[in-house]
Order: sequence, then structure tokens, then C-alpha cells
Amino acid sequence: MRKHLLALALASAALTATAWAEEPYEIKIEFKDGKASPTELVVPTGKKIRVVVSNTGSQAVEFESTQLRKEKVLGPGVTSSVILAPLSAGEYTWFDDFHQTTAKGKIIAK
Ligand SMILES: [Cu+2]
Repeated sequence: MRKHLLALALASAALTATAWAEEPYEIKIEFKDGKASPTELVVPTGKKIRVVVSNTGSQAVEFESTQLRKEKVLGPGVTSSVILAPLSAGEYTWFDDFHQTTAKGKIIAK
């Protein structure tokens, strides 16, 4: 299944190569001491995505997505971002690796 998804992602990336020249579609996720919001973010398919992640709490957090192969540690008060390649339609889960049971959500591409 993972290989299948990778093949799909590569095909999609080739088809949407021109999308890289455009400004990314931006979404924001706020992490605060074991909570994340919003937990569901809808994005367009075939467009580069900038995920702005901020930690407004007093504990370190780690934005992580196994499916998207991204991770970013954020100390208290830190804001950063990760860029995602254009996505195929589907749901991509993410979580705060330091607060896995309470801070998690998904990015829905459609
Ligand atoms: Cu991690």
C-alpha cells in the first residue's frame, strides 16, 4: 500500500510540476500543551501546501506525519513551517509526537 501511494504521489507530482512555481496554499495549526487546533484542515489537491505550525504552549511539541514524511520540533513560543508536495485526494493524518494521544488531526485533500 505504501509503494502504491508513493507511485501515485510521484505521478501526481509529475503532472503538477508547474504548480511549484505558484505560491503555496497556506494552512495553520496551533499546538498548545497537548492540544492542537484546528484538527481538520481541507486543502486543494495538486497544489503545494505550506503548513505553518506554531507552539503557543509552555511545553515542546513535535508536528509529525508518517504519511507525509514530515516532522518538526517546536520549542515554546516558536512558529515555523513545512512545505508539502502537491497532494492526491485523500486524508493525511498528523500528530504531536510529544502528546500523541491528545493532539492529532488530519489534512484532507480534495
Ligand atoms: Cu517524531
